[in-house]
Amino acid sequence: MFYSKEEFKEEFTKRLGQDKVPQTAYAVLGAMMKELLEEDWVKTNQLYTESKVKQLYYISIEFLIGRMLVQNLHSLGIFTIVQEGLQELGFNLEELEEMEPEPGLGNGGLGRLAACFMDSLAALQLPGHGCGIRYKGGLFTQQIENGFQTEYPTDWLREIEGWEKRRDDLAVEIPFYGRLHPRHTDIEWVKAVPYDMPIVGASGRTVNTLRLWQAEVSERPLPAYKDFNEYTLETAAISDRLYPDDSLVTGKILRLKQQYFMCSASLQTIIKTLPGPVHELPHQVAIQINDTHPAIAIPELMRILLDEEGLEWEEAWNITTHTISYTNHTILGEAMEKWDSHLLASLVPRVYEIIHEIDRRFKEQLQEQVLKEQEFKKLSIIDDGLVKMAVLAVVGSYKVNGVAELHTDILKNREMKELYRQFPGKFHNKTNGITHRRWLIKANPELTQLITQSIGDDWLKKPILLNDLNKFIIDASFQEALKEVKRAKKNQLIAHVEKSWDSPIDPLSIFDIHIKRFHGYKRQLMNILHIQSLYDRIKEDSTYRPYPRTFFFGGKAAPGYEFAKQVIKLINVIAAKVNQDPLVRSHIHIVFIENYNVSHGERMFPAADISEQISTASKEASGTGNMKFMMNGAITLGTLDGANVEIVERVGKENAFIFGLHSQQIMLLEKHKNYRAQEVIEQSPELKSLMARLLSGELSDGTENISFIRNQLVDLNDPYFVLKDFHSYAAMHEKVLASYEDQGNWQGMSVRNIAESGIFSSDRTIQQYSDDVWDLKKILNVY
Ligand code: Z2T
Repeated sequence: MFYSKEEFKEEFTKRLGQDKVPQTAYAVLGAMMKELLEEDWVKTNQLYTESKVKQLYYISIEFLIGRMLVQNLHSLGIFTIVQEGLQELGFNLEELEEMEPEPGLGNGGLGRLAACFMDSLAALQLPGHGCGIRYKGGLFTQQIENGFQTEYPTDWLREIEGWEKRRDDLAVEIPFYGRLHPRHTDIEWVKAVPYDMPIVGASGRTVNTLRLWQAEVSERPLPAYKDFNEYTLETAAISDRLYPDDSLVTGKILRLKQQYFMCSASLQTIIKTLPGPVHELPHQVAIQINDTHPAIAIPELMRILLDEEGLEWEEAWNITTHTISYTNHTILGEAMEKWDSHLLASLVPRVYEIIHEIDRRFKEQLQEQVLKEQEFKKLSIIDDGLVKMAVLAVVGSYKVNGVAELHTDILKNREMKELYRQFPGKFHNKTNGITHRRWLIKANPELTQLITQSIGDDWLKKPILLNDLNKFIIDASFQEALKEVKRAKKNQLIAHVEKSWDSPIDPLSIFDIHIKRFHGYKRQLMNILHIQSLYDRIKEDSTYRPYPRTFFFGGKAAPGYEFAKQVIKLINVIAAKVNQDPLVRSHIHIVFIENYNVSHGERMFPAADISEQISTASKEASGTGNMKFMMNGAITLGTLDGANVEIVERVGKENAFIFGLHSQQIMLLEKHKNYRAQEVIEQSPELKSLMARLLSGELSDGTENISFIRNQLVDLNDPYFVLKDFHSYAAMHEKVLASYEDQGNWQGMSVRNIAESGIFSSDRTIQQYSDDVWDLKKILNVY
């Protein structure tokens, strides 16, 4: 269609016609791109079908893809000609990009990881697809009103320019409810209609598919007792909204419906389109379940094999347990899915029957061993009237992985110790990664250019080659150029933020950034309490006049998570006080970024000097923001948790700011219950005064309520060790300030971090999954 700037301009102008407003330009550009990738998409699918290669299906309740327009321009290798062409025609690509709504089909790390994996699979030319839900409403839009988080629904489907294709021909029917005996009758069928989105591989012709299912009313007859209006409403609800929980479970029946809907639709399609006999499934298909949300795929695949394909139990189980593998993303108790047996038995009776049988057979097998009662309990799928989805996921998978080395070790040695003893060969680690295409090439073209000027462009396809940057650590002119890039990215962020933030941001200040979901274990509370202590010190000590710092916060709290919402309010109250104080505000400044999402992230990671990764050691499974910061040259200020451990191993302790208790120490304190927050407070005059003022309401603006913060720090004995780690955190901040004064050394640290970040590309992660778990073959779409 077009291969040069001139061809692009001609075609674009022709299609645009007389209507030269940006809205039309945006729509025309989108339509042109869809046509451009359509042929490659069709061919890729044909190739997969005809060659009968093994294909991966990655089932996930979330896919936090960001905006697609510019990313796809990069992937198609036409970014520059389109950008310049538009410019010459009087349009600005950045302005057009801003018109694209961001599909917020995920909460945070887990959903964003799935999106990075999709990108890497296509870039590596591997046959791998995503299966999920086409939520009408993505994650809520956050507004800060009077310092409080308020939530507004976002219906992205109303706005999207359709990067998707509805496939009525591929709709399937999902069975809910009914009674089993003498045969399954009175079923309430729900129709699942797929919407396919193209996942465009970088500079190749591979276009994989992200298939998102939408729930609609079935044409099949409804059981006599069921009211049609009620049924219609219940059906629409299934793909209406994403649950806003990150590392939390609500346990609502609608969530279970979503999970079964997504798994059944995906599996029915996989089995229907299988090129060979069903017993060859493990050679033709790999299914990865992203946490336990899709764990119901295990009994659902059994159901299809037993009831629809007519296999015997043994064979069906053998096939299932060689097809499905499971990734665990957390050890937090509040995030562990346990479904009430009665709920399952009523909603999906046959599936529950199968779960019961899986549990019975597994327990029968366990009878041959001598096990303590506690051990047996830990190994039970059904326990106390609850179905423990993580146990089901381990028993029904051929591989189980954690998402960073430390996390996998904790799974093996503590959380899943008993299961690990039963299935030692199943467990393995796959440290998370991020796509350098979005988080470096797209988000930071300035840095991309500097790197390419310095080491050539091979790293674009092999990010591990960023390692070549190590030779520039003490190169003064490289350092200067890197500093220039950082300054430019800070100014761009400021230009974007200042529209909505009322106090001016100093581009020469240190940008210290804490962006992620709000959660107790992520310890935004420790950060803001430390900032309050800096404020106090500046007020009290006329000799303490630290180098200017801007502290950025961004993130959403689950709407029902009161503690997290109170922390957001506390940050905004302290921000208002700090930012209007003439003495203090030239030293410290606080910015809360409203409605933090992927697009904001793309602007913030490149502008950061300091990456706040301060979770309570052992609680953050991996973290992926830590990798995005590192790749953009920010230095980690963090605990030895999740993938931080591996980042520090790579860059060396001298190129990161590490503080706080280690995971072993935390786990010991938890086990022996011998931490006393009150004692820590008593021993520190600084903490004593800080806590006294916090608890007396002195830091409050009169509208805020800190009852949940109080409850956590006092009554619950500070479960995330905020007070315990406070002083070592504060000391490390002082070290940051001292280090920043030596700019030569600082820039060197920054170079080192970029140079070592290649290993954290999701291309590496995906290649490892493919080698160790999925066994995919690279397949070239040439024609
Ligand atoms: C989530 O984002 C994560 C874990 C969850 O456990 C659920 C959600 Cl929605 C059920 C995060 C982890 O907290 C984070 O450490 C990790 O980097 C990310 O998943 C991707 O693995």
